[in-house]
Amino acid sequence: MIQTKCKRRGARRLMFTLGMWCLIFVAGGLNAQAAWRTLDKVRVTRLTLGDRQAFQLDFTNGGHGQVFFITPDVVRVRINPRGALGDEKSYAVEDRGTASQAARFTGTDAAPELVSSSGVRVRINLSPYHITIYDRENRIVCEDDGARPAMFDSSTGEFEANLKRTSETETYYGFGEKALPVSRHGQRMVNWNTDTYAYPAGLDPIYQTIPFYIALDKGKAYGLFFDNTFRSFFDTGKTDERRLSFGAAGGELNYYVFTGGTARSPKKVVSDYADLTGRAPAPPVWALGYQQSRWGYYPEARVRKLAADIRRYQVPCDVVYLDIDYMDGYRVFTWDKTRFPNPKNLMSDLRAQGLRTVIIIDPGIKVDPNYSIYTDGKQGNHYVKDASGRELNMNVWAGASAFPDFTDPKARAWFGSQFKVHLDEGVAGFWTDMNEPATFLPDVLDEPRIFHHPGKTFPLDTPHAGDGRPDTHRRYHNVYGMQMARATYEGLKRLRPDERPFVLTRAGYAGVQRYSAVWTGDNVASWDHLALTIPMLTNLSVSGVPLIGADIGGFSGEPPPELYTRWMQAAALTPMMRSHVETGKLDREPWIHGEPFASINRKAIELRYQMLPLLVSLFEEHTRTGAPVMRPLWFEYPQDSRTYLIEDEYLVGGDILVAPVVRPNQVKRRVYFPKGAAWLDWWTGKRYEGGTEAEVDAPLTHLPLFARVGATLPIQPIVQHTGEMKDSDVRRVKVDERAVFPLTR
Ligand code: MIG
Repeated sequence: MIQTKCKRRGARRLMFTLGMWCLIFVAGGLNAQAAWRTLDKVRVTRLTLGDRQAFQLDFTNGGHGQVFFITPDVVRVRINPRGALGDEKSYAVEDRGTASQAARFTGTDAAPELVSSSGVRVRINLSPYHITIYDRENRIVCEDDGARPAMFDSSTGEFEANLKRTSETETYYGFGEKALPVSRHGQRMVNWNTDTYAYPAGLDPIYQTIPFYIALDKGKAYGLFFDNTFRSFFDTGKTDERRLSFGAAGGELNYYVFTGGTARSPKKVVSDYADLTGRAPAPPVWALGYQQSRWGYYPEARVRKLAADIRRYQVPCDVVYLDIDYMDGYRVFTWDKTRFPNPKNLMSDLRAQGLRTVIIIDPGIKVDPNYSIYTDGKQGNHYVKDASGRELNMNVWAGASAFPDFTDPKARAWFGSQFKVHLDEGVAGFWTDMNEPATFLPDVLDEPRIFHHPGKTFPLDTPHAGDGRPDTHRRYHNVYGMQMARATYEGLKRLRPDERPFVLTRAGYAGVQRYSAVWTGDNVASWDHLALTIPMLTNLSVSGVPLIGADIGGFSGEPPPELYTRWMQAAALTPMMRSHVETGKLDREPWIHGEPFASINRKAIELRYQMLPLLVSLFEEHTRTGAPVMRPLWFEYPQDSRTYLIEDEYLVGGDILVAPVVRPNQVKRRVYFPKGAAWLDWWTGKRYEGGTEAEVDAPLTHLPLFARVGATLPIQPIVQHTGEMKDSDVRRVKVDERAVFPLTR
């Protein structure tokens, strides 16, 4: 009896204990953490397909991969941690990028190697699994961290890879558009295109996703492009100072390593990246002139007055922008006929004064049965549908709106064809806004309106066509804006094959430069934001996008006169120069603060027009070599580590050094002159040796500016707009000991 009881009690206890373990086990299984696994055991097969060699990787957990060269200096790694490799589709890569290159197999069974014709070597270490890439001098370019292999989560699709950092002083640049310091070491950055009105410095992410970086350590560079459109991240030593990790919320671990050629130079890295993702076509010359914008230029009479003022104040200018107020109730491809009764007349009169008109275009199309664009798009089945198959309608400026699925080639072609009417009216260029995509939160929302509120874009489960690879917004969110810019660019190209399109986009993905210029969105009228323009623009620039600018004066708020003037000067030689301001604020025109500011601002713009032949030639250079127009100092001087952290100077091409004042009440500033060149003060001809720092005069009237000794600069006399430029007026000035470059009218 007793024994039995005991036995029974024992059995009950055992049952209880087992039950508890089961519970713990189940709970553990539900915990996402528990599903993370490593990519650790690999079988490597040497593949030769025709004359191309590659490694095929088969992981014991079911993952598969390939490693090969796409050029002798660029390695591609593709791994699907959960199964077979998917198709080759990439929105970033121009077709030729995915081809593999002949290479030679070497190494051992435990560490097979592939060597390119230029001597770059990839080694796959089997145990523990990790990849190492060596340059031709046998130095490690980059290496997986064998102690922390790539991880993935089979239930959520998330994964991360870990590289060893070369050193704790390695610096990182690029990453597209980030409101972060010039080197992005020690950061954790996210890529998820977001409408972030009045973003403070440090806010991340903002509008663009370009998952490409350049690492620099003791003069040696490499680049890495992680071609994955899902929400992704880079951790450059923030979580672990010895490690750089990156990953995404889905898709493949698909990346390219740019080894930088023999010199391991940033220039070669960026040019190879441009070969892969495309170069920007040369912009129309007028787009390099000064551009005048504001939110609120209406009605027609006001625009005419603006044009008259521009010429009366003799402020050189080529472009006037019209913001959303020109439309009829925010319906894209329409005009408010009360405000603009005859847009064609207006634009031809502006044109006669040397002014082009650029207008804003939003992706949202007002739901309105009496609006033919809406009904036409609906009939053509061009709009995004929600997960249940109904047309996705979300609120934007026009109220409830439908959205073309820009990942559908038919929708792109349809949208692109809508530009015909505007082109016929005389519109010169298009500014594609709100394409993160951005949507409005409901007025009554019992939640904080945080920058990254998930309700500010499409629901993640929204289906997209994906150019034949249907998937949800999770995969295509980050390319929506770029594909809107593409629809616009390709539409313009079809309609006006002989003209250079001008498109300016707020959101984008790697490769956006093939279609569009980029501006840095809704910045702020503060000194901090002025200072931020240099790290933001130089990094965007080396991320492959040459035609870029920030709203002069800061979109949000009102700059004091001194700030606006300093901003004009700082922006005078950035690739794009545009003043813009939000609605309800003082006009952002160069003469608005009266004298002495008006004359000083004019002088800054005149300087730009004098330099236009140089800017034009740099854009031509970009189309040949992929080199950016605006350059950080380290890009030209990677051997000079004192350039690595410079936040307040930039180069225009290789020959002009700009050192704007970005702090209030300064009449002098310190300038570092990079080693390996000597520099002449643009205004006085005073010579500065490279590798030195000097305090230079910087009165409010002057942009501190220097020219490289030995350079030849194409410059011209001042004109009022690019239509007045004459090739015969261009002077090629040799920068020698005596050169001074006074402004001439
Ligand atoms: O919700 O069109 O960044 O440049 O003036 C704001 C109005 C929409 C945001 C753009 C800004 C533009 C504004 N737009």
